[in-house]
Amino acid sequence: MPATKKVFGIVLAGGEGKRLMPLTADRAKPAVPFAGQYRLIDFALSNLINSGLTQIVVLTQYKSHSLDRHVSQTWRLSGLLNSYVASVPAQQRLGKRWFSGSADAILQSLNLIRDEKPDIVVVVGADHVYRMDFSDMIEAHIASGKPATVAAIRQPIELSDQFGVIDVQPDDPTSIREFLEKPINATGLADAPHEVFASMGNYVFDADALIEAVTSDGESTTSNHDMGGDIVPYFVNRGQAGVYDFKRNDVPGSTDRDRAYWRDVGTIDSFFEAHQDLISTLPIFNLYNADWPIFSQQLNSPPVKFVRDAKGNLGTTIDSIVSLGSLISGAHIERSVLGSWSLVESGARVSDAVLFDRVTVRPDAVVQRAILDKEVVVEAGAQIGVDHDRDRARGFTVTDSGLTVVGKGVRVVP
Ligand code: ADQ
Repeated sequence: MPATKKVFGIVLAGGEGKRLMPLTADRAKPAVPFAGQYRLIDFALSNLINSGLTQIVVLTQYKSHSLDRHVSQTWRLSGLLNSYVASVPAQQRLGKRWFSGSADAILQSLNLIRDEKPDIVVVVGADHVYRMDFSDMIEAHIASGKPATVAAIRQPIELSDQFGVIDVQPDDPTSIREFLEKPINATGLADAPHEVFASMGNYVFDADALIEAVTSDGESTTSNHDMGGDIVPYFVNRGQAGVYDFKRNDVPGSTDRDRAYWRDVGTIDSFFEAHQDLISTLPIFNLYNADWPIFSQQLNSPPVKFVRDAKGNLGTTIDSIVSLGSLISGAHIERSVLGSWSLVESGARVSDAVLFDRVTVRPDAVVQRAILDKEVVVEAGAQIGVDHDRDRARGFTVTDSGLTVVGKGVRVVP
């Protein structure tokens, strides 16, 4: 981190995450559990902390209770040197209205920036899985001399309607010529026609320029008050936006396989695939990189226990992650991620599945290609993910790719 610059971090955590329903029926998207023991927001916060930021606010709004609780219980920095991660709910500081968009969230929270008087503000989203060294991006930002820098990564062109798409100056690839938020028809890159250069929703700003931009946007009655839709174009139109190519990213402990890994987990399918990325023998996202730890809540839970069932039948667990407090008794588990306090009983089969906390799978039940939210109970002999018509008839979500999602606390009977 440049020693002479004071840096302030803002995590935008107020999005609804409609495309992750029913997992976001009851919680904000950044609070959605991931990889057994984490919440999505832990990735953004771990990256900021590992990059050396010590003053970070998390702006929340939508169904923020479990998110607020997680941030306040887990992310307690020492009070020394005025270090903090603070969860800040929408406060209606500019009248009786909630945040209308991500830029409005910053506008309504300007007092936080004015109190700290930083030189630089790092603004990040809260729902991506990745490791990123923001100190390198901040150095590139300062070196560019531009007041705004957008982090970007190449993505398949068919996903361009989900991202801000960046076109760089032909004579200066670090400078943005055009920025289109979620275009329907994007043009591919000259050297890779099937790819676009996509904004990662992570930005570095000179603090005074950010204040100026969100303040002038706040006066607009036509703006959606959105970072990608309005604030980035504000800087691009003035020729003042630079781009940071995530390809440069090289956090300590990364390998050729997982360097510059980044997943937007905005849909059920991408959420599921990101879990699959964790569990192979040579994972493309390595949770076990202790040089750039992903921090989360420390559970006061016993170790995982694998036992034969009462009749002495063996089980198998392979290519899987099983979180603390779990008990697996004579069951078969494959290519799955189990949350804390999972209980899987005799003869049950769990494959290609993601289980949140405290899920119970009773004897001889089958769970395949499925995501089970917290406290789901699959009763003895019941099946999930085997007959999709039946899954739909029972009110479960089934995606086009054939993943079944069961909402929180549901009891599934045969
Ligand atoms: P999206 O993620 O679709 O695209 P948005 O829904 O605004 O944009 O969410 C961005 C972040 O802001 C998320 O972390 C969300 O939780 C948060 N957020 C949204 N509304 C908020 C509000 N009212 N208050 C507080 N926080 C809020 C963005 C960019 C694209 C970029 C993709 C990358 O706009 O240009 O390509 O991220 O995934």
